[in-house]
Amino acid sequence: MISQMNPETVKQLIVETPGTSYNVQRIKRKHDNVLYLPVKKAKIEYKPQGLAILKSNVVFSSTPAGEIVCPQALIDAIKISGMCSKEVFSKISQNKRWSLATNMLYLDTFPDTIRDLKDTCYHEHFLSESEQRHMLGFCKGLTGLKKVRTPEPDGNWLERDTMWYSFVDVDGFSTVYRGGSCDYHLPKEVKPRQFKMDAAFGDIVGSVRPLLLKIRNEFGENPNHCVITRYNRTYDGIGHHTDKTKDLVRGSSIFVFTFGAAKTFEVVHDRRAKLGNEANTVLELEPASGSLIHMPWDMNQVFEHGIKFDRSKPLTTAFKETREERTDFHTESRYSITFRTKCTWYNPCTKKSYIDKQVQYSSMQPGGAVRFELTNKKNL
Ligand SMILES: O=C(O)CCC(=O)C(=O)O
Repeated sequence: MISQMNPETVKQLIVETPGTSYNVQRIKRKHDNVLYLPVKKAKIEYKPQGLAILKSNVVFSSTPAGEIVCPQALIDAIKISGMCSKEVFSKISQNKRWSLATNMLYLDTFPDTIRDLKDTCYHEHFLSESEQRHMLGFCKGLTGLKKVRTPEPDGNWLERDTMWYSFVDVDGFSTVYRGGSCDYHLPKEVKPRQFKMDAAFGDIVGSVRPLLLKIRNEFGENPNHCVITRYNRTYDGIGHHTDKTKDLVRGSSIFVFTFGAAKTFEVVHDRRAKLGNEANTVLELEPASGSLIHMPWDMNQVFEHGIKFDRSKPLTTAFKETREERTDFHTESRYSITFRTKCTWYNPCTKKSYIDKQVQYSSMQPGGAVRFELTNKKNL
């Protein structure tokens, strides 16, 4: 269902005072390419996305090529190493995804990242007991998750049940989730077949608002997209991956709440490093019900994550023929509610796309991040 939010709902959504916000101040230096440095400000700098932004008459344009959002020390290390933009990003230069070389340089620059990761990203008691219970009840009541699964167009089965909720603004633009596995470029115009949405964020915002308020207060971010997933079979899970960066506000975080049963959340090294199984693991967590995993921008660049499959699925024809009727693989459900801040908006009626130029400065490192435009020459 693609619905436009009514003005009342929009009004209720308006968030007056993000706890922390950042302003970017133009600072030109003589000998390097630092164009912007973030300055922490108490003042509110932007309205929540989609509410006051008029998109219809704005010409489509993308985010700058060669721009990186990362801790300053990584930029310094890039300069010392003499890497150019092509080497910093993966394969194609029109890309927000970092290369393996950048990820290795990151871990050299911040050698305590892995040791500190659990403390940095895992918030076990992020919600109170009553909030946790309330949200679990909400998840259990979501009829949209009770699906008969069917194979994906490529013949593979996604072993989990998922609902995609896009924020829909007053102009009819929705935040964009694109299917497909390999798309990390700069945001581009959305093709109608790419746009994936089950329901409007507005349908659930009343229920998830306490989570959004807590995110805003603790991390200063205002997510505008939500994915709710149920894992209710022993063979359910999600393979190791990084979230596609293309449609994310650069520098923004991914917020994963857990409700219900425990499943293992794995963080592993970048697969391009081709490490063996043993060396690959960075962190394994069994997120508690009511907990939050906060994945800042650099965590999603440097590492991959996934939900462990507790057992593999039988390969027999008998299983394939009966799999959706049988309950012998069913187990207590784990639900996750994942919030993201999308920069790409799409109007399915007019087929127009819009890119929000907002930047966030999230990082695994305590000093946060800055924004820097790399050139294709050595960035000395
Ligand atoms: O369900 C989770 O905890 C993780 C979900 C996830 O990795 C994803 O949606 O990309």
